[in-house]
Amino acid sequence: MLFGSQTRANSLPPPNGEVLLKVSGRIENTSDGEHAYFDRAMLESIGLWNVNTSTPWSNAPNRFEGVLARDLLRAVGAKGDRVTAKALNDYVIDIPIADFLKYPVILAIKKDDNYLKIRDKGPIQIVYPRDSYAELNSPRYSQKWVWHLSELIVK
Ligand SMILES: Nc1nc2c(c(=O)[nH]1)N[C@H]1C(S)=C(S)[C@@H](COP(=O)(O)O)O[C@H]1N2
Ligand SMILES: [Mo]
Repeated sequence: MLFGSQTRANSLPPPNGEVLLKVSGRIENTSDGEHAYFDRAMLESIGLWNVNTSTPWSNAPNRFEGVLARDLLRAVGAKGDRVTAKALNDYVIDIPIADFLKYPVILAIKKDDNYLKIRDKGPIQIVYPRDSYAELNSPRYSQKWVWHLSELIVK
């Protein structure tokens, strides 16, 4: 069990705003017994983290701000060893949860102080701190920088 403290199903508060992220699969804490829904305020209430990094699309560093993936998984009581990440444009990729435990990977909602819009690869983008860990600057990781992230399924 990766996020060991949860032992029973718990309810998350219902989202008031537009749902930006849906989480399902092997999770203990849900909004409706099956899925955990997050609006922007709920994501921000988990706590925000900054990552300053270049990206697969830009050598100039940007300051991304978002929820640590490991904190989000702890908030839903995730039990698995990987997540299937899905995007609004139907992009799908599996990501090992080990990545999130080893590195401060974030689900970014802001870039350089502005909320990410769909036209900026938002509203949520997975960002790896590749300027801080040389091994992350590789195509193997670039494919896990999911933009337009909309759904995580814990497996
Ligand atoms: N939503 C979404 N995210 C995505 C992709 C995509 O097609 N859709 N492509 C991935 C891949 S394979 C890479 S290498 C990086 C960079 O993609 P690009 O080179 O097509 O811009 O984004 C990743 N994130
Ligand atoms: Mo790619």
